[in-house]
Amino acid sequence: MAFSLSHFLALLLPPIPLLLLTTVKPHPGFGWPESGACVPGRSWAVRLGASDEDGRRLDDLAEAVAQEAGLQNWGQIGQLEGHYLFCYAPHGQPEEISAAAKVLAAHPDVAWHSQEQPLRRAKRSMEFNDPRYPKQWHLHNEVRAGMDINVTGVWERNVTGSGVTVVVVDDGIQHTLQDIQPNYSPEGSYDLNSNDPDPMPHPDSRGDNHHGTRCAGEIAAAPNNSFCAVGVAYGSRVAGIRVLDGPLTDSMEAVAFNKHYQVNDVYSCSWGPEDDGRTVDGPHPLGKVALQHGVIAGRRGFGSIFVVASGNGGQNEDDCNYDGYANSIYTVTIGAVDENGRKPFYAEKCASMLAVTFSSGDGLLRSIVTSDWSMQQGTGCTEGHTGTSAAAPLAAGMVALMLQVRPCLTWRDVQHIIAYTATKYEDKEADWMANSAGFRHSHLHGFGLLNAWRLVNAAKVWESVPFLVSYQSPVLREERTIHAHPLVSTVTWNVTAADLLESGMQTLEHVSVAVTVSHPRRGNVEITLICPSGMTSVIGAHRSMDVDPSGYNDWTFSTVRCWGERAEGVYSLQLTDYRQGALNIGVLNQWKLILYGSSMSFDEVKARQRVVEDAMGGQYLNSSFSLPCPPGLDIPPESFSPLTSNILKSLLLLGCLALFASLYYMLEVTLFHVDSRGLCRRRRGHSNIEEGDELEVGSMLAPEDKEPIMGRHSST
Ligand SMILES: [Ca+2]
Ligand SMILES: [Ca+2]
Ligand SMILES: [Ca+2]
Ligand SMILES: [Ca+2]
Repeated sequence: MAFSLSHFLALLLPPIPLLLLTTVKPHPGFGWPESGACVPGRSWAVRLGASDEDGRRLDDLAEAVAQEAGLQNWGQIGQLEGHYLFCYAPHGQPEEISAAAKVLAAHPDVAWHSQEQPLRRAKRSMEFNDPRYPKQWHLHNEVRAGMDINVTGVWERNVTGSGVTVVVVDDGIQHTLQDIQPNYSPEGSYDLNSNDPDPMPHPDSRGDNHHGTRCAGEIAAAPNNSFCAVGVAYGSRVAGIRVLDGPLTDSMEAVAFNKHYQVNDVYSCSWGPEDDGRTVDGPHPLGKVALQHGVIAGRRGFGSIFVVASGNGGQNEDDCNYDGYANSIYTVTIGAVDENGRKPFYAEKCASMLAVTFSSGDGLLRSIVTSDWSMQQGTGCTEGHTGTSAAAPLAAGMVALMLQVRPCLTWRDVQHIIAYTATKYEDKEADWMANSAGFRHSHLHGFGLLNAWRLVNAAKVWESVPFLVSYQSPVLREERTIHAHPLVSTVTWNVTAADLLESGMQTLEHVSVAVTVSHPRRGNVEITLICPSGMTSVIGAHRSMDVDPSGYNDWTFSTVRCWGERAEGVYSLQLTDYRQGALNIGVLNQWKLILYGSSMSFDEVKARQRVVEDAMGGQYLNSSFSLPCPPGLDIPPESFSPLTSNILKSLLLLGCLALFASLYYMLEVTLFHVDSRGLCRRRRGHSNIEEGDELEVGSMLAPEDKEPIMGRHSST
């Protein structure tokens, strides 16, 4: 006789019925679950000592046995043949219950029975004693399904950011706070406002230096300390760089971007130029160089991850492509959506937006619950963290989760994985557009919502992309009048296969266009880039409040919307002038096209998409599977600090080109099994990144105003 399922199960008993308690089928005729009707202590799992082959239907036998014991038969337990759940009536007395047990014990057809008791099973990591955790909807949204970052399953698998350090570049962090202290990293911290190692915020008359502490709590607030909240990456360490509490200069910014860059893995920057709808500004020369140096030499050469907020100028028609931090290819540009997944009034849109995550919304929609400082009126906890300021640290925390499972992800791998995994959803306003590589992007939402589960599972199986290559067109002098809307002025540039041969570029990442436009009211101009596939990007949005008469002087606009597409083909730039009256004549003086990408073929892009989707079941996260990681470069922990800013400037100006060239060369050789086609050859139209415009060091420093990015209706 074959070894039947029931024999096999009998060997495993008694644990199985207990484990499967929750899979009991509802018994027809009994309401299920009737409150109090069949609860532990009143229920028995029973295995009958007969089988269907004995000539009696097991269901009938079970019914008879249950009646003899004075119990109700609730039917077969799950898929376990011969196993039934019996229950005592809702209001039975203890002595009646024990009598039933005696009947079962003595019954000849009962092979085994067990009175069920509640099992002590904690929902792993899901239950915290932190009093505000239940209100952290962005982590677990019970009201609006799917409107959270989908992180709890990652935590259950012990992915909490362990081994990763995130630094909050802001107005300081109160690291003595209960929720911050356990994960605080003094090694990654610094105070550039007071020039000391301690980034403790200074209370000021406006009481608003709580910003960095709130961001730090979102990332790494300690769990299960009966205090406030839980961070996205509560196993990570969090550092603070205090830089926003005072005048900020280009050199301070440059120091901040590379501070302790072998300790700090992720830089969370919730600030930027003014969001007034008429500013065009970004990192100045040293800041630019520092960003580039960070991605080349930070994290032992894998590259610092710079996460920046897209800005809060939505109500001013601001667009993050006028923000050079967002626009930079070196940054992960993160926008905000509200609890409904809609763009809140303050959020900005742009073609270089990589993805969005949650923050505050209009009206009654909830804000972000996080740690707060306890200085001044602070309680150490807030339910009112708002704006794209609150979104960027959530993204930084999610990157920390990715880096735990795959520490050798490069700065570009992180951007790729976001593009491959961000989730789309129904939103009439979003205007999702699919590019020819199958990536869907919205100027409002980037590639979609960051999803921690998808990010981490993709990270686990992600092999580093080939090294970065770029292509630059010559400067294209046009001197062409810009037509009035709805007419457009179009200029084109054809990138041929021969143009791409030396760099080996096949598919695109960022596409940038440096534009010089003369216009007496530049906000009237709208600039659209069309990639060879036909994918359109509004790289320069029309901004009615920008009345600046100086036009754009070689401003670099970027888009991520052509990600993964073939690089070869004709690129078009279309300009139109939303002028009132006939007098505002604008001119496109010149432009230059810059493509960034790699030798990854179009087919490889599609293959990676499949690999990523195949990993979404969590099977690689569950197993001991791991891809090999190269060790990284041995880079001195701090190549700039503690130099003075003057020495820093000189060093950067004089030495950076050589330094970067050598570092990047090393990086390519060491990490990416260099393909010699892309190296050491320079000619018009072809370059690796160290030669690009990004390194042009032009006008010198001016103190800049950098505003923390917060919602207008911030509670404090
Ligand atoms: Ca200090
Ligand atoms: Ca806590
Ligand atoms: Ca802005
Ligand atoms: Ca960016």
